[in-house]
Amino acid sequence: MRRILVTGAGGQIGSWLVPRLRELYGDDRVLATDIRTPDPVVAEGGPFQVLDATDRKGVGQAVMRHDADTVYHLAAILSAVGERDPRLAWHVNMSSLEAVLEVAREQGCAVFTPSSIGVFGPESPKDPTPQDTVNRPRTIYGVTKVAGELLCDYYHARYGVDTRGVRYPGLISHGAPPGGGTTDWAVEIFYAAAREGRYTSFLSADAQLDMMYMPDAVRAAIEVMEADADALTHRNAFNVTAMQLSPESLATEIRRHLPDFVIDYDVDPVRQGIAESWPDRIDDSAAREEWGWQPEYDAAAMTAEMLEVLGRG
Ligand code: NAD
Ligand code: AKB
Repeated sequence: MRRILVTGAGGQIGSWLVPRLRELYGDDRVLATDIRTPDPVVAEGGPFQVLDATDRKGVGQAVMRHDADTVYHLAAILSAVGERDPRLAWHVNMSSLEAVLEVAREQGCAVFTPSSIGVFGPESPKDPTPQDTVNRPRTIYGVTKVAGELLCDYYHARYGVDTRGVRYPGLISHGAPPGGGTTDWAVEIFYAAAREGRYTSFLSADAQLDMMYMPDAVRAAIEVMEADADALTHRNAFNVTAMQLSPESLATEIRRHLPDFVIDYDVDPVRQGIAESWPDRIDDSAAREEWGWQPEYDAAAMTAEMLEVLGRG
């Protein structure tokens, strides 16, 4: 039975992943950590500690005191915030990963690190984007994600650390808000639809990207960590997806429930540029073949559940 430490536990993914890990492995076996105190669901449902994931000594002490054998490393700066402050993105994303990997090497931990569709760039084939293809992103976020995948591969090959990860698409959830990414519109649109019946999108009507509903994303993280190691070839960089959405196509889906919903557009050139450099549709057949990845939610099921939870189902 694993003993787990989660970094960046108060964010969009952690606020869903931590309760699920506690359900599976036991409340006391999952230490949630973040640089800030998060919502009670994470901070009060089991042990919580304020921890800067870039502080290698602090990470090492926390892993040792909790006797952790597994780290889910979620602390990071996302794409849009990264473009506003590239040095911060490099510092947080790379220093925290290096700290976690060094501690894992010293103390024998397995490590899950999420990568992203942000590893792809304008030279990558867009539809479908293969598992193994050219990765030359133009965002600092993408640069840190490519470097992160390679560093995780290196720690596995050189030191035998059990590193694993998936390239998440945009994640849609209720609860903790997204942390400043290019795909945040796909969460904002539901809150705006439920509260005001209208939404102004910062991406253009036809900006299609891969997306996934959070329960599938949480399951992907746990399933890849529990997969038979001998079956894994790609380890730290599995493409995973569940659906492809543009603002226009998601608005159409929302109108099946809220026929008067209105969407208009005020395109932000920075985030639009990032979205245009990312895939329209990634090929996740390696994840399906190597560890049985299979999403449960499509756009219709995700939309129905989001609106129901937000009181407009
Ligand atoms: P988020 O921004 O919602 O949460 C990140 C958390 O990290 C925040 O709670 C923040 O307080 C914390 N944090 C920031 N700096 C820290 C530090 N120095 N030490 C400790 N904690 C720190 O992000 P998320 O959406 O939960 O993403 C988690 C991981 O998943 C990231 O690696 C991200 O790149 C990746 N990912 C997310 C998505 C998505 O759509 N949410 C998609 C692809 C990949
Ligand atoms: C972002 O938009 O930065 C994230 C991601 C897809 O990595 N949601």
